[in-house]
Amino acid sequence: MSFMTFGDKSLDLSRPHVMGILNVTPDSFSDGGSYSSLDDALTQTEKMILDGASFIDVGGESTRPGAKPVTIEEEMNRVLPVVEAIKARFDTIVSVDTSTPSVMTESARLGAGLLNDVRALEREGALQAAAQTGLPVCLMHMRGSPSTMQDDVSYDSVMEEVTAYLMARVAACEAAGIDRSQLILDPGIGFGKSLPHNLTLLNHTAEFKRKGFPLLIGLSRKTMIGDVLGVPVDERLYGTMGANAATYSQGARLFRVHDVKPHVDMLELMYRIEREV
Ligand code: 9MG
Repeated sequence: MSFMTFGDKSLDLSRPHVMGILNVTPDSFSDGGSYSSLDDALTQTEKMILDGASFIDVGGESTRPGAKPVTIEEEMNRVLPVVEAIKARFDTIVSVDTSTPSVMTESARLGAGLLNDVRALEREGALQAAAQTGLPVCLMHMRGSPSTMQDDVSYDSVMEEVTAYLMARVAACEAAGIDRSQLILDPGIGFGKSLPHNLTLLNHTAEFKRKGFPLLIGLSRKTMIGDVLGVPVDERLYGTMGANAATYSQGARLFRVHDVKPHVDMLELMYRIEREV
């Protein structure tokens, strides 16, 4: 067993865990605007917890391709009341999808248990803010920013470049005082990558796993699923599950998804088959 502590809860990361997506943005990728009121956000949170989510990932800045940046004040206004309300009502781990140092600091104060940063703590002050919270951090690879990331999608070797980037961010975290035992890695499916790049990263998940960190995969309903299957966003569940299953088999244990219950059931079966118990 290998435990990691997320605020007031510890999880065994030899088991699979599902992170339910709670976008509190008016323009999110595939569920845009659904949870922009506090009541809606709490209703969706309760459903995801009952369905078996270990984490609720609250994000106030859309990361879909071409998304416009949000001001710090707007992000704080979107995220913090939701973090506070979830922690007041539910016994769950709140993950905060943010790159903004003040959102990290305030979310931690309100009880968040994980910082999920698609910019891998590259924003000015983020390393220091994250270190001060003492919380685990998910470091994700992205080429460029959400508004530009699909402009340049060429790599000599996507595996080597993504791995080198993530290892460099691990080193930066350690230099800032964040212990490597607090880090989770994520190859950033769909973030500045073409379909072949995404497929290569998914097919080589085991190589990331050999670096010795827990792995988080986020590909729920993404364009790459639609590109492979030729289906719209609301018909990507089966493709999402197949791709997530492929990475579970290679050692990924954390899955950021919209559809919690199908993934909890699928991953429980995969885990039990692997253990034969
Ligand atoms: C916020 N967000 C959107 N997609 C994501 C992904 O693939 N990984 C992580 N860690 N966060 C994501």
